[in-house]
Amino acid sequence: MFGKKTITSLVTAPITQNIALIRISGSQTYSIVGKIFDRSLPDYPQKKPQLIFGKIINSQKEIIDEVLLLCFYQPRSFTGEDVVEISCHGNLFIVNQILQLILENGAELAEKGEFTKQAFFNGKLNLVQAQAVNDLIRAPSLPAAQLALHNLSPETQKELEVVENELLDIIATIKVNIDYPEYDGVEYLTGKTALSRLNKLLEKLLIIKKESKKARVYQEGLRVAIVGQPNVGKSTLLNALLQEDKAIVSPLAGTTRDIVEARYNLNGIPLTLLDTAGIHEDENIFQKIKNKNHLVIINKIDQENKLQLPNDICSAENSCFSHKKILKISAKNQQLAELEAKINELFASDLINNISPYPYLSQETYLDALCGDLEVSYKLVQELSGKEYNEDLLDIIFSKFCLGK
Ligand SMILES: Nc1nc2c(ncn2[C@@H]2O[C@H](COP(=O)(O)OP(=O)(O)OP(=O)(O)O)[C@@H](O)[C@H]2O)c(=O)[nH]1
Ligand SMILES: [Mg+2]
Repeated sequence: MFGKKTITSLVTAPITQNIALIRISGSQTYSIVGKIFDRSLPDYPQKKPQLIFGKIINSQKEIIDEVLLLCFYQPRSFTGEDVVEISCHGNLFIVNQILQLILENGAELAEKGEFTKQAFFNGKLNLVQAQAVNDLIRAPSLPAAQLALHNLSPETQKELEVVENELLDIIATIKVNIDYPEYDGVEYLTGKTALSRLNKLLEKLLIIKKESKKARVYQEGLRVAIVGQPNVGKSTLLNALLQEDKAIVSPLAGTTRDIVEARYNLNGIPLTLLDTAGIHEDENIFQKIKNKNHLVIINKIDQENKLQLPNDICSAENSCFSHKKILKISAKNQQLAELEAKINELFASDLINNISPYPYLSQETYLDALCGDLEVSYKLVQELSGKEYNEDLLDIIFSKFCLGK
């Protein structure tokens, strides 16, 4: 059963470093630490966390290392259980000996994300916050880290609770209206009034959805392919953006054969840029990108008089391209500020602000049918806040964590 065992793990990376941190969590924490520490611990429990200097010793009283113990007492700890964090010297032989001692005295090695899982089961974190912990650790940029921190905050938690409580209130009101129509003490609810309340709720959910979409973009980034005819300067553009000679550039058409992939940080959004081999048929490209977020770049503008643009781009009636998505540049001269701004606007802001059309509730509805739907919605919102969950979902979320978290 969860919560019964005491778990331990190296929290810091398994490499040689100045200091390593080993965490123990569970009901046996203090009895284990008592057996491997050379000094007696403060009376159990303490109201505040305790910092204690001393030595880790084995059963023969041999000194393994000088360490600092940071002692937390349940429920005031990350996991909600008794937790001791041992700061020892970051030599892996020492780390392994200490871990071995802890295991011999009754702890088990923690699985990936198990400390956070414990925190979740003990009501210290909901699923959104648990996910945010992982996002924060892995955030590829400062804005991504800030978004993850935002998701960890009590304010975000409150937003979810408002939705949850309002849904519950609507469900309860509908039920009373249906079951006790003669009862005067409760608000009279029609399909119309219920829907107007639900639309307000939907607006809130859309904002939450938008925020989480934004967080995902910053967390996972976007894949952006540079496609076009041979020799138009795709590789030159990649290199200019990266400020590095990553892809081979030559005056001969057909230089790039395999896709060249590169990471590029666009104001905190991690882009994966893909330089591709030239494609001859423009029309195919245009058809393929039509429904994707795209930008049409006309390169070699320094030689504008020599440019022969395909009709598709020039024809005003072409529905594929709105004028705002066409940009003229010279990759060779590295005039890219406008391009970067455009990429930001189109791929980041657009994607973040552009929420797929949501089916707003507007038609006449029967209260009893609506009530069934709302109960399903309520369960889903509860899943989001971690009050309802299924094991598969938990496994998926926590398996993405690193060891020691
Ligand atoms: N004048 C001028 N020449 C450019 C510009 N950008 C690229 N070139 C030149 O165009 C030629 C082709 O550039 P590449 O970047 O290799 O073109 P590509 O689209 O990757 O070509 P493929 O890989 O063969 O499809 C090279 O000689 C570049 O120096 C530009 O903005 N102005
Ligand atoms: Mg190329």
